[in-house]
Amino acid sequence: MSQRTLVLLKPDAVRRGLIGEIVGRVERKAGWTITALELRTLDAETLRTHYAEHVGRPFYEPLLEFMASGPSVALVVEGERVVEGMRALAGPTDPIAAPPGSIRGDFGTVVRENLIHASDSPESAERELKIFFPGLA
Ligand code: 3AN
Repeated sequence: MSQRTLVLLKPDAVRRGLIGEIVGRVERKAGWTITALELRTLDAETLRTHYAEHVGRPFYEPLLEFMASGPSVALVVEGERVVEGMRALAGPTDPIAAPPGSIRGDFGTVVRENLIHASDSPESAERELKIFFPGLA
């Protein structure tokens, strides 16, 4: 079941020099392909659309501020069960609870600065891909 998903390497991952480490893990999954990749500082409008489900939560404004604090890397990844698979590679939201071996489990300690975003369902993926890569078919 080939799918596509949106992945963001957040500003903490870029600042800490972890682009290669994280992209390498994605590349090493057999059969998955990176079909778009761009380094960019995300603007407020993009972030408000992307995180619309979190409006009103106490962490919403600090999250937006953090996400705009430096460049991120946006990727489109395609392949077999890639939505579920990228969430597994990333690990749970809280990096302390995330198992070693996952990206968050290996590199994170703070919930807000948890290194990576990966769409949580095929429907979210299609919505988010339109936000970050509007030119995509
Ligand atoms: P995930 O990225 O694991 O799907 P979401 O969608 O619940 O997690 O949260 C989006 C982002 O909001 C997280 N990646 C994290 O940066 C931030 N976040 C979520 N919950 C909290 C929290 N309780 N405190 C601070 N930041 C949070």
